[in-house]
Amino acid sequence: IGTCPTAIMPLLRDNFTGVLHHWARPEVLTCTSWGAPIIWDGTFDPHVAQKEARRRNLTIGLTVFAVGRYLEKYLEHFLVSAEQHFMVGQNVVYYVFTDRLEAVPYVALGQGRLLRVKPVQRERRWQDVSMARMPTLHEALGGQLGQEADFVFCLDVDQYFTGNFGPEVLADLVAQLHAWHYRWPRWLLPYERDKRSAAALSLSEGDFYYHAAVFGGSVAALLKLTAHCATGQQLDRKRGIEALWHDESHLNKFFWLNKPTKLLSPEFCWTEEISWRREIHHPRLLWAPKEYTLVRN
Ligand code: 2GW
Ligand code: MN
Repeated sequence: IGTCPTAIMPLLRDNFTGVLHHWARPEVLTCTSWGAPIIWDGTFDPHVAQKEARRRNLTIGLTVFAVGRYLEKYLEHFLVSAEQHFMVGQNVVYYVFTDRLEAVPYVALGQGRLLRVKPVQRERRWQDVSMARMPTLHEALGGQLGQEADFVFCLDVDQYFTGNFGPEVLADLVAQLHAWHYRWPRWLLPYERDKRSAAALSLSEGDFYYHAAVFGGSVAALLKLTAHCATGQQLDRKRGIEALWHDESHLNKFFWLNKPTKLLSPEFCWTEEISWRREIHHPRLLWAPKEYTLVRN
């Protein structure tokens, strides 16, 4: 973990984060080698972002899939906590993709916020449930979602918000540093290594390991991302192979080829399974506990 070279610091501002206060967090990496900010608690002013998003009257989409038993297990807490912490004061449209329309819980929504429920098929294998999100998101982004939202965040459902997750996270292409892997050397990262896979990265490739539980960006950027991942998954399937971490492997390949313009520190998607770390000041989203025996069969 290093610090940002002083010479490129002036580059690190965008309309949402304003000037990044790198000096506030000298112990962590606050920019990438290609000049994208990595936002950590204390490096940005949330009011700058809020004002900018209001000025532009933005609508932010939040997509989540709740298929099968994941619906009653996770969806309500996800949505209730999102109402408290996700883009408060902005226009928000939730897209809940599910195979069980009638089971979606009623959640009271704040002003300027609405929820749309979209039917999806239930895949037989859980790996397919996860990977099927890419083509489904692509289609939605090309339709109503893409028309009504300016920026979209695509999240796993097995997590809940615990702190402000506001417009400071917005940018053209946003990636999430994986809580388990952000301190690891690159050659150890769990990328797909089989060269036959569309998701393959060699030992000398890869910048960071990104978590597929959170990604976002503009509609145009996400159309490209979801097309890339859906196509890669399909190519692998035709060859009778499947990437190590499914859609996440393809996402990591995409972000290697198309550098994200903003990275979220692990504070934005943390897990309490990791013991205390001094650099984690303010977790904003926490992984919900998994009960594999209950849901993975
Ligand atoms: C998934 C695994 C085992 C059993 C069920 C499911 C399942 C997932 C399901 O029954 N219903 C469902 O709606 N899902 C959706 O897929 C849901 O939105 C969930 O958050 C998402 C990914 O599955 P999840 O959260 O169990 O996988 P993780 O937490 O191990 O996720 C990482 O790796 C995945 C690929 O293996 C994805 O890339 C995911 O984005 C990563 O966070
Ligand atoms: Mn998950």
